[in-house]
Amino acid sequence: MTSRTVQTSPIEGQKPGTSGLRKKTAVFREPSYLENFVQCIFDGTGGAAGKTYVVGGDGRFFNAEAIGVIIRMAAANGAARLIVGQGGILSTPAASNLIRKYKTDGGIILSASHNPGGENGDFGIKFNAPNGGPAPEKITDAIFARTREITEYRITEEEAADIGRIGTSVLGACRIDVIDPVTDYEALMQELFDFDAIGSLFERGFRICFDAMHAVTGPYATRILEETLGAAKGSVINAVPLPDFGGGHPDPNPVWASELVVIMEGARAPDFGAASDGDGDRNMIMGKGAFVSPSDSLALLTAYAHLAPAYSGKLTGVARSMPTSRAVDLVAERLGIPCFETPTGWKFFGNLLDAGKVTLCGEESAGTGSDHIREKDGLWAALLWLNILARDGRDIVQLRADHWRSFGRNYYSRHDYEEIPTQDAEKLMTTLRNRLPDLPGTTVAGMQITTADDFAYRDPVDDSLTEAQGVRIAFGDGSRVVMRLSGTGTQGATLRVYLERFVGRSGDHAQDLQTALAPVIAAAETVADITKHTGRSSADVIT
Ligand code: G16
Repeated sequence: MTSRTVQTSPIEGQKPGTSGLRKKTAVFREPSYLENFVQCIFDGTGGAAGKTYVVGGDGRFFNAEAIGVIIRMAAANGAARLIVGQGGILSTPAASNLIRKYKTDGGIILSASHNPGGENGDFGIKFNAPNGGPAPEKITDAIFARTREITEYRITEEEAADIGRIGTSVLGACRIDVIDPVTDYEALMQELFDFDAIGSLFERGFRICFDAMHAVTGPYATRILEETLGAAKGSVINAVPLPDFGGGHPDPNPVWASELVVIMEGARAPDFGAASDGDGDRNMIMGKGAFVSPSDSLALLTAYAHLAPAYSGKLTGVARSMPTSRAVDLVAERLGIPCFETPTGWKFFGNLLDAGKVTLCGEESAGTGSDHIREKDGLWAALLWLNILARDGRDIVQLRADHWRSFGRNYYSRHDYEEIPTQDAEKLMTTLRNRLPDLPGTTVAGMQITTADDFAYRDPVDDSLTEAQGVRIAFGDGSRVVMRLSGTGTQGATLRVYLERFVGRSGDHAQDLQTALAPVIAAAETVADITKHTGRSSADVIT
């Protein structure tokens, strides 16, 4: 093997965001862009010499080429072994599992998650630590620091063997194992869930529709749901991963997964619907004609997790990201387990999971997961739901209605204002932040503000402090508005406005969502002058 050292210089803007480095695909294809960042991953984590990494991605455009480069760079940097998904395919949860199962030194995952793919779409890369989770900020900070001082990267002259075929090859002293992407993940799911109960549900004629959105979960869902568990052939739709996700936006919410919504609202709707995103870590859950919000899903899964073998009597605690609704807090309180509130970003759950402080965690942004890995897991969420439905007997809509009667309903919605000029978005947030001390006690749009702050998180495990994680405004009637800027966009800024209103146990749980939230929406507009700052009279995406 011949490796060469290539002179390079720092490239601006390689700071990882909420989940790794995400940019337009064209940016990643610029000379040295990918190579610089990969070298900085190695340099920022103590070098690659003698290490083992998992490498894979969601199959989007440029995935295979990028993996080719990473293999050559890992070999040139002295890595001992790489575990690569066949064809470069690994869902994010499957990669997390492999990192943990084979006790590797981490993994490099190629994905821009739910962002559209293709030549004109988005691309991304992130490093996951040996615990299988997204690198914590001290590691991403070290990687970013390297991007500002890099002078050279190393790469082999030779190409690696074809990653389309399962088997072992070598590139110099580096062993490359190309493995089936599904096998280890399926074995893990089998350990967690009552496959017999789910299988007999299908035998009794229970029908499902799983929308893989032409993204990475297709092969996983087809193998597990159809081939192993016996769901009818064709239950998994859009099952073949495509480099541009079929031109779609692989974000499982009612706007982008509209094909599933139409099926689930149709006259012959299946009993259960689910979708997952580009890299398979997000999920969307539906019953007949009913979308289950991610926040409600987390609350319900927590309430009924004991019906799955892995979680029966084992819930130590639960965590949610700060903007996620407080529905799960009520469940945790009744179960007598702690509920932690963390900043947005799955990486913040890692310490709590590692320390055994929480078993389940979730986010409003369609992420739910548990201590089985250190990423959120879309197909896992669907399987836990199926396990619960198989053991409980009620349908999903009834189960949710009963839950609201027992706990009350947290009406919840997110309004996104996308691609706002960055300085306008920052001005909105700064103006709002400056007003925070004066807000408590005032009334906006008829709503009385009780507290207002900028969320800061002190990690109870390592005592690290993360500040400025989003503005929280609470009102006298228990409603809440949260505002923050997205950390995953690639163009301009996205303002996320999270709206929540609690209606108690005996209240009306059947109101139209946006109507129920109208007073909170009006208060958010007034307190932050959204129209004035963004120039938009309504949100671009409402979920
Ligand atoms: C990532 C993070 C999540 C976060 C989401 C949205 O998800 O892992 O924790 O909730 O981004 O972040 P933001 O509101 O900053 O855009 P994914 O699925 O994109 O990796």
